[in-house]
Amino acid sequence: MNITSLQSHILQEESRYQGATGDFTWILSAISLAAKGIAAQVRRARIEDVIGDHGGANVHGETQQKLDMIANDLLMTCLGSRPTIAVVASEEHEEPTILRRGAEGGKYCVIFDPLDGSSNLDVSVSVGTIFSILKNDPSIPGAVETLCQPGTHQVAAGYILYGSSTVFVLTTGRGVNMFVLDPSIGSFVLVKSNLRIPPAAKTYSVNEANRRTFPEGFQRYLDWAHAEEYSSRYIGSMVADVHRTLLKGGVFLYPPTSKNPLGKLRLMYEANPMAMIIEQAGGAAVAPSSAERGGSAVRILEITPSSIHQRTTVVLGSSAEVENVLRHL
Ligand code: AHM
Ligand code: MG
Repeated sequence: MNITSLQSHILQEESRYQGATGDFTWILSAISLAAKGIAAQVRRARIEDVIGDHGGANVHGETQQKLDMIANDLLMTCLGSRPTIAVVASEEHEEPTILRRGAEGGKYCVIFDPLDGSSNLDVSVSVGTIFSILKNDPSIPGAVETLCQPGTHQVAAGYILYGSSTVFVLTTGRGVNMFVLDPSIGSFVLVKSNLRIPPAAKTYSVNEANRRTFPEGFQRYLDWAHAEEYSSRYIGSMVADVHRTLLKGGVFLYPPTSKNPLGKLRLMYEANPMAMIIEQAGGAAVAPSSAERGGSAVRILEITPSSIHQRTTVVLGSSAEVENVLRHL
């Protein structure tokens, strides 16, 4: 049997490019190392008593969990030592961290949500790490300006799902590959290459408790889906909900609500990397605006961010199911 580790897969990918320096391989190996550390901590969270509030709040005013901070520190430590990274930005930090400027080098920027869905940790529900890699332009002096690129500029994106197994889903812009951590050898091994999302599936994934505050079009879609006997599946952990949608098909939505009129999810930390993965798997990812703001839907990857913590509406999944939502808006 041929076993391909994440490491050897990336080296193989990189060897296709003449003059490749291996810089990129270093970054992904740092993310994979941090992911293994986070996976181990997630498994032991209850034993180590790192579940619960950290006592502080992040830049969005949300309570930080102790494990959020552990995951954040692990990623910062592993990425910080890689000479090819210029800027890192974490959902947990208000400002990006500049590691290297101009002549000091650094070809890439890495953006991550260290532990998405962490409010689910105390009930042992799946959580995940989401990341996005962009090229660095050393001629742009400010870190925020450097990072505020549309999602189409991402050179790679991925997530790690800490579930009943630890799954690493990666795209470098040439399809989507899925790896699973084999704890007996401590390596992520390739289990599926060129993953394709099913073109349609009668499943929607949304926090339906917010329904009364959704724009009318989303409510019409839900009425239609009920009449069409769709199934509802919602975990409340984006990585887990998107992973299920990627493998089984359907649509994942986070519409505007009265509490979050621009949507809850963050464009750069959550929506862009997931949109790149879903599109690379043959699906669609759009951000419909409210009727007052024109009601049109834009491709998530084409939004130019104006701030690194910007939020967006999200509708992503099987192309036919995204179309079904848009028809009702
Ligand atoms: P977080 O980054 O603070 O963990 O919040 C993001 C999470 C997503 O994982 C999930 O899709 C969403 O929030 C769930 O929100 P809600 O509880 O409003 O349904
Ligand atoms: Mg998050």
